[in-house]
Amino acid sequence: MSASVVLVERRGRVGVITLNRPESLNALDDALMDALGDALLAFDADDGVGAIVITGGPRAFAAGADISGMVGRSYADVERERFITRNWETVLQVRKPVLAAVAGFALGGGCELALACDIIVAARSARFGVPEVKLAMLPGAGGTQRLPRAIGKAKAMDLCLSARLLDADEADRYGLVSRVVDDARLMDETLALAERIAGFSLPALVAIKESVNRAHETPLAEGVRFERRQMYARFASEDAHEGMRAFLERRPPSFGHR
Ligand code: CO8
Repeated sequence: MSASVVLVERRGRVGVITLNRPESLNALDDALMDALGDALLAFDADDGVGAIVITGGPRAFAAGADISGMVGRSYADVERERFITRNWETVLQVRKPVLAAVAGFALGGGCELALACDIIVAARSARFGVPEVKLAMLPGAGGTQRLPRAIGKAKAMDLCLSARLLDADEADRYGLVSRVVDDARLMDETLALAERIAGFSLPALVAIKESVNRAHETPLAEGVRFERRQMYARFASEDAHEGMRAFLERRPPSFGHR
């Protein structure tokens, strides 16, 4: 594994992971996905980290799966290797909030990676799409499932079947991204948001993330029951009592993340 295909740094309570294969527009190969997965799990296990940012470069967040690595693989190869399943979905195991800071192309697997994050901050240069149909492939890293849930069936079908790309404003209108910012402000704005989030009680963040994700994964009544249990469980948390006391005492809370 090349050590530099992802760059990893800590900024206060925020872990930052930069995809770093600029020569191929951050095309996602096994080495990169393994390194990304390792970095994500390390930050998730680090008590000093409250939120994680994944970003790419100015031209591309990631232009999709590395086509040069896919072209020679057979059905038997991808089945045996558990291609995609094996190391592409580590981001979904992360309990802490994960933000994608996207400039340039987020295509195919790159778009699907962004969709697997909790919040997408898009620079004005961002272009989102799932153009796999042009290769006679399909958006096979969650795209056909997460895109309709994110933007509805009509828009998702259009993008999947026509390979059309969305610019940042369209992505914002469609509800695909959380915020659009100027390219020059992308990292500052995303880091400020991540730092704000990471300053809240980590167990509360984990409970909120898990509950919001339930909205996509269960029927409403089941999701509401899950949410109610999570809300009751907050009363077992030191931070929740501290947060409520601090409000009543008109002082900032001091969270121990417990
Ligand atoms: N894979 C490999 N190399 C890539 C990729 C990629 N996905 N994207 C770009 N590159 C390389 C180019 O080959 C080029 O390399 P070189 O300089 O050595 O020729 C370099 O990056 C720069 O790219 P371009 O010269 O093409 O730059 P342009 O600005 O002209 O175009 C585009 C940029 C529009 C992003 C163009 O590069 C492009 O269309 N890329 C491919 C986008 C794509 O099709 N993505 C989907 C890939 S498939 C996928 O993600 C499937 C996920 C799930 C699979 C499930 C399988 C079971």
